[in-house]
Amino acid sequence: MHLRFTTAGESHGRALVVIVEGLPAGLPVTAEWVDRDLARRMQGYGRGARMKIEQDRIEWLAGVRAGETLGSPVAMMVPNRDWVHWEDVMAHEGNGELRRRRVTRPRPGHADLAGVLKYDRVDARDILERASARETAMRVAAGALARRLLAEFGVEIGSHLVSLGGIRARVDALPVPLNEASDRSPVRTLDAAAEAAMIHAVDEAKRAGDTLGGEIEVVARGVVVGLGSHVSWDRKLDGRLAAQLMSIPAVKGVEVGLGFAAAARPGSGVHDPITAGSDHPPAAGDTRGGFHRSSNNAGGLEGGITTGEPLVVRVAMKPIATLMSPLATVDLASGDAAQAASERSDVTAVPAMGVIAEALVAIVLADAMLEKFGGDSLAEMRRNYEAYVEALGARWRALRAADTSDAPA
Ligand code: EPS
Repeated sequence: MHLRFTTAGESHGRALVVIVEGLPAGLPVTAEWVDRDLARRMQGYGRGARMKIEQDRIEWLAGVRAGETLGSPVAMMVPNRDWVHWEDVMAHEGNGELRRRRVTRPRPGHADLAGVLKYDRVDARDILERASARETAMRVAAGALARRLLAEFGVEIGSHLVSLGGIRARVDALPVPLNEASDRSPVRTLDAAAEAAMIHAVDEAKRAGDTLGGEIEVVARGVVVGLGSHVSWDRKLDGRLAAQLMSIPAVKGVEVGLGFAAAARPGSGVHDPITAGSDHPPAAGDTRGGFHRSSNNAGGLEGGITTGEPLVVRVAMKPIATLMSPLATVDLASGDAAQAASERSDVTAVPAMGVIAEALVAIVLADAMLEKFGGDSLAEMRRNYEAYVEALGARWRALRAADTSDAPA
C-alpha cells in the first residue's frame, strides 16, 4: 500500500484524528478544501440532531507547511463539539459516570452484542462509540487529500443517490461535474420526482420510529488507463475498491459497472466493444491510449486494471440499526427479554454515505497512482505520469507497426 491512513476517535470522545502516510511533498492543501467535503458529509435529509451540534472542521497537526505537504505523515484533527456533554461519561480516567449510563440492551444489526462478547466489556458503549459512523469524518478528511492529489492529474470524482427506502431514481445521462447537480438535492438524487417520494418516505419512517437504507453510485472521470493489475489478487483494483467500500459502516454490497445485473445477461450484452479513437495517432495527453468503448458496462475496469473509461461503482447500505421503535433484544444485566436501546440517531445516512464512498474511491485511486507513478515530490510524480501518457501514444503506433511486420506465416 502506497497511501495508508488510520483513524482514531470515539463518537462522543474529545476529538477524531487521522494520519495519512504516503502523500508526495509539494501538494498544495488547505483546510478549506478538506472542510468542504466534511461539510458535504454532514448534509442529507434524514440526519439526526447531532449534525446540528457538530461543525466538522480540521485542525492541521503535522505534515503540512506553508500550504504544502512535506512528504511526511499528515495528521489532522476534528474536535467533537458534543464532547462537552459527554466529558463525564467518556472521561479518560476515573469511573464516576461510567456505570450510570451503561448500555446493556444491544441493538440488533449493530456491533453492540458481538463487540461486548469479543472485547470482554460490560458496557456496550465501549463498542458503540467506535462502531459509530462518526469515524467516517476522518476517512472523508483523508479522502479529501487523496482527491486533491488526483485533481492534479485531471481526475474528478462525484456521486449521486440511486435509491432510498426502495424508491429508485431514474437518471438518463450524468451531468459533469456530477456533484454540482447532486449536492443541490437534499437526498443527493438527480431525479426530482423520486426526490419528493424519498423525502416523504424518510418522514414516514421517522414517524414510525424506523430507518431506511439505499444505494449510491460513485463515478470517477479522467482516470488514466493502466491503474491496478491483473497479475495478483491483491493488486486488482476492483478488489481494492470493494474492500474499502465494504468497510463503510452499514454497507452490505458493492457493484462495479453493471454489477449483479451482468450475471443475467449474455456476454454480447455485457462486454464493451472496442473502437479506435477518432484521432490517429491519439491526441497528446489521451489517457485512454487512443482506444474507445461504445459502452461502459465494465465500469472502467477490466482484469482489475482501469480502462480509461469512467470508473463506476455502486454501494448499498442497510438501514441504520438504531430504531426509535426498538426491536427485541436481551438485557445483558438481567438476562431478561427487553427492547433494544434507542439513542438519538439518524433516520437515514445514505446521502452522506455517498460522500464517504467518494473519499474511499479517491484513496484507492490515489494509492494506485502512487504505486504506478511513485515520486517523493508532486513534480517527480507528474514527470512519471506525463512520460507514461506520452508513451501510450507511442505504443499505439508501435502496436500497428508490429501488426504488419511480425505477423506469423
Ligand atoms: C450514530 C449516531 C448519531 C449519528 C452519528 C452516527 O450520533 P449521536 O449518537 O451523537 O446522535 O449522528 O453520526 C455522526 C455523529 C457523524 O458524524 O456521522 C451511530 O450510532 O452510528
